[in-house]
Amino acid sequence: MERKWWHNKVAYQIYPKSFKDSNGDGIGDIQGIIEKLDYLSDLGVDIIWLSPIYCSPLADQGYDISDYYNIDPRFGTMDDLDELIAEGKKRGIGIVMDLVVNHCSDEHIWFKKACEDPEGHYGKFFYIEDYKDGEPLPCNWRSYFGGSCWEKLPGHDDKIYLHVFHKKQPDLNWENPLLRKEVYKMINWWLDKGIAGFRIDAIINIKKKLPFKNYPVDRDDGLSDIGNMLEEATGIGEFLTEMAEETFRKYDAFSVGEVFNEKDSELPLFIGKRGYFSSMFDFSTSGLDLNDRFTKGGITITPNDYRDTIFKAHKRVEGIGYLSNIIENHDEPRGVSRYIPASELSSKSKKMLAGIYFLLPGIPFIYQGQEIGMENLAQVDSLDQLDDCANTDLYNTAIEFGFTEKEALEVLRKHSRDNARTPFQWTGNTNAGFSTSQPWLLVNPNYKEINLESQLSDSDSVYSFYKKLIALRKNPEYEDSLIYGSFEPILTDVDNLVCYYRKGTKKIVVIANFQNKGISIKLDSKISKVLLANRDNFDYTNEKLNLLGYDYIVAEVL
Ligand code: TEU
Ligand code: CA
Repeated sequence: MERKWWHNKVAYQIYPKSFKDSNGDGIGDIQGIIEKLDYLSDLGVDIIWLSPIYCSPLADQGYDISDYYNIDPRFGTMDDLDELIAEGKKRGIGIVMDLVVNHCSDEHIWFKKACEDPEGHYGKFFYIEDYKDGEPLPCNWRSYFGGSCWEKLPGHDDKIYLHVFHKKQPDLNWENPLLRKEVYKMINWWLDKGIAGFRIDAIINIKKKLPFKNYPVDRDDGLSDIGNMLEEATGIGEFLTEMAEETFRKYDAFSVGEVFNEKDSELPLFIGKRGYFSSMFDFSTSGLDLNDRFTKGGITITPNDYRDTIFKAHKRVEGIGYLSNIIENHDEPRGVSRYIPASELSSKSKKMLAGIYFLLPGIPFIYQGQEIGMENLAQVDSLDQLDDCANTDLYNTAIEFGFTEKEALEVLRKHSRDNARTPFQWTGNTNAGFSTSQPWLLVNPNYKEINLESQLSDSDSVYSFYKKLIALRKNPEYEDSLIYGSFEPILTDVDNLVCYYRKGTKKIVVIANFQNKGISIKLDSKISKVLLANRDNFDYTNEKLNLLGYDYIVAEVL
């Protein structure tokens, strides 16, 4: 596989609004990120992905952009961003921006002009259809945030526009080459500023199956999941190839796609040698409890499910390309709360989960706060406590499926995206050291127990373990095995054991006992040296290895 500059890098996702507030307005900002660059550099971060900081009404927390060429004053100025890019470069850290081009904000000038003249140049940047009250809509697709994907065009009772997300996020019409040209111009403008690349938002939605038509109704609202349409939409490759040719490839930029439901046959097109993107996220496990919000008994992701799913996902791309590996992001609950039983959450089990995903083939992404073991909220008493635009539909869907109000609040507690958006817990002091004033979103009440300050100088903390894990993965002695080596799952018939080899010039074994119970295993190779473990005194001299609950060991084998 052709070697690229990003292959041996460690990436870190910052959700700027919740990372660090430097000016005491309760909102995280760019200067707050600059304040923490030394912390990130010391941790071993090479790439920082910033969730959107462009001008936005924040209807979807910045994923609704009203000016692609300017920074929202809440986050700072373009000078601040230029400073962040420059200060990052001094530390060998590249800044990756979020590319949100399936839609813009309804406050973007293009949409305002489209409302003035729906048939005109800018009207054609969107999907605007004629409409008569009482007549059926062009299609019954459900927005990702619930309700119809059609909304009245402001100022026109006889026109409607498409939005597969929030009504304040009108879809851009990628069938229009003039729109695409504007998008590529903007991408290159940012790449010329010296950013290292982009994370590409919701990109599978840019190709719709046209003409508009209905799909089978799948809920009481008479609508159909947008995925039913996407299944039939073909031809996205023309857009993505054109975009890659016109932009990323000209700059050797890192691009990572937020891609769902791609078919096996498409993998080389997406992340292969001449793929649309450098990488795409492995979302395979985040689908394991997707229906949990509709199942009153709840869905427990078992260690076997988790293991078999990630192993399958990585085998699937072997020899094709690189996945970007996560346990959480700004759209998901905290990984440790999702994959580890609440009663078994501990510093040790959190380290084990980190170790499993971190040494898989591909690029590891750490989401802010994951490195200190931040967890989901323990209690959600009302919708008002939270913020995310997706929460209402999440709650209403649970009620529609017969949940009580209390049960529906528990669905929110388990699945709301706000779990990942509570402020970073820097210290055990007021507002967890995030801000000197009331933060925009509640601080997780467990901040006195879980915060960076209490872990920084504790060599046994989750933070210190991440630091060792990162150092191991970046150790040149193991690059050939951990970055470019083969991936060989082993002992997959042993319940709750996650075990795999990474083989290059050195042979490395990763062993994780994903349960409270101790077990004994035998490897077909002898351990010669333990490289990292989440407990001391692991005896590897016997042929039989005795593992304690949630043991994690990385070792060289002969
Ligand atoms: O998410 C795209 C997306 O489809 C899924 O993440 C999911 O459907 C969404 O989180 C709704 O629950 C991206 C961004 O990551 C997300 O934050 C934005 O809300 C969305 O696109 C629209 O830009
Ligand atoms: Ca601020």
